[in-house]
Amino acid sequence: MDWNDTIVAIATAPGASAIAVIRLSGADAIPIVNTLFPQKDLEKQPSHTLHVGILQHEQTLIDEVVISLYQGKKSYTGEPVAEISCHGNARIQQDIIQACIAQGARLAKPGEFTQRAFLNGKLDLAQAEAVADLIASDTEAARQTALNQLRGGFSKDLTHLREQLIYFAALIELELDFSEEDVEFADRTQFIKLISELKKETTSLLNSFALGNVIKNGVQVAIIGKPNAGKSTLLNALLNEERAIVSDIAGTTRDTIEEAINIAGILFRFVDTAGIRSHSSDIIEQLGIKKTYEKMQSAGILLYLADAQAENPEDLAYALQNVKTSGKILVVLNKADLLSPARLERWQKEKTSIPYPVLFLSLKERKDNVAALDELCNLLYKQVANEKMAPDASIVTNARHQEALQKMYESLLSIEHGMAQHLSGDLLSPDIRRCLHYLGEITGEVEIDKDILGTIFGKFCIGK
Ligand SMILES: Nc1nc2c(ncn2[C@@H]2O[C@H](COP(=O)(O)OP(=O)(O)O)[C@@H](O)[C@H]2O)c(=O)[nH]1
Ligand SMILES: [Mg+2]
Repeated sequence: MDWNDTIVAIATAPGASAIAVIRLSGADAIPIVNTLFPQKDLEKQPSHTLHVGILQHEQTLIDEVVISLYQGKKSYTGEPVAEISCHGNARIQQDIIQACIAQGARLAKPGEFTQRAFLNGKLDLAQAEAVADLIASDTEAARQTALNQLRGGFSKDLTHLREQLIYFAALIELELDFSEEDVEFADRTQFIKLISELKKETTSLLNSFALGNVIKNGVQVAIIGKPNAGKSTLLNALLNEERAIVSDIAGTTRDTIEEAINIAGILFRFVDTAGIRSHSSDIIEQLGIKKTYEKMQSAGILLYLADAQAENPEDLAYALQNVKTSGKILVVLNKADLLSPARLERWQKEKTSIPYPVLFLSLKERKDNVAALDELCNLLYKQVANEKMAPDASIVTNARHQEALQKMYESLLSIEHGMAQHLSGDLLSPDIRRCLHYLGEITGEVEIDKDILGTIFGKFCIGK
């Protein structure tokens, strides 16, 4: 890819709108727009100024626009930028893009503006990734975590770790120059202490990923249970609308229905399933049951619903033993309104043998059940976030970061192991270097593979 040319792209969403923004970045950004703007010489205008006028190309008037100028390096990308705010009409936007291309610009690739910002040192790699996360965020928690990362909070924590390690790496490598004299510049006791601190901080970042992942991607909750347990009724109650068809005919829900609900900032993606029964002559229902098993395995949380009146504790315990899932399980005993006192007592006694949280619910009368549904939502929330989220805490939301931290942790273990065996500096040094490398991979302080950069920025929208 050529980084010296000038790129152009529409930065706003496609379709009709009040205003659309077309962005150019590169050495010729301002000269190119200048050729389309006869009113004044834009190249002579100061940075950070706005200019109204008619844009025209080869005697054809295109639109009345406002041009924003960013001269020199004082721009998002760290190179000259011109932004054309035109009327949000598809034809106008295309004509402007074509005129810019005719004057020497080329169409930008997805994320290329941000990639240039990274290459020009305006953002580090973790910050650049946060830009995409911010655009994709659909809850407040996701937005806050992305903003914290964009503002450099996460990078600062990593730089702090890295600086401490660089200091020791330098001392240890100095020892190599004096190897005949058998000196130790780096205080080993302090170094052991540092490594153990670094391990602790890395562990806490690694542990934050489970939360970070659900903040960013939400968590899937599969509603499982026998037909007629009330699964679709539960989905409707959570959504507060009649989304799924409810009937007392077993096998009513055949396909899976997915709807997301925001609980305290985390997106829970509920999946209403066909439910489980071993004998169904209906081919479509059989397919639904197969899908139910797939959802059971992949979901983050299983909401196992049982009809408290019709089902027995022993059968439920047996069914739960056979559930194959990597997710967490919550058990809901529904239709509590139908329970006779004797059955209620029996459930109360025997629910202790169920190794998961158990909740009684009656979905018959929704308005009487606000408290019970709240309790269920609380319980769901607690499965993914056991403490309140601190707004400025560093939370790992990115699988690439998680992987680098994991490798960094492994090299910390090797260093620690080497120290315990009193290895000399020259033998410790490669592990320290490796550790620094993985840390640097996250923020892009070390050279990053072209393909990896391509993957990161390829996920961006065009024009960002
Ligand atoms: N009495 C009572 N009936 C319920 C309750 N929840 C659901 N039902 C009824 O049980 C039947 C089956 O419900 P549905 O949600 O379709 O079950 P699904 O097959 O698990 O999706 C419907 O007639 C519901 O109205 C409840 O808490 N109490
Ligand atoms: Mg159903």
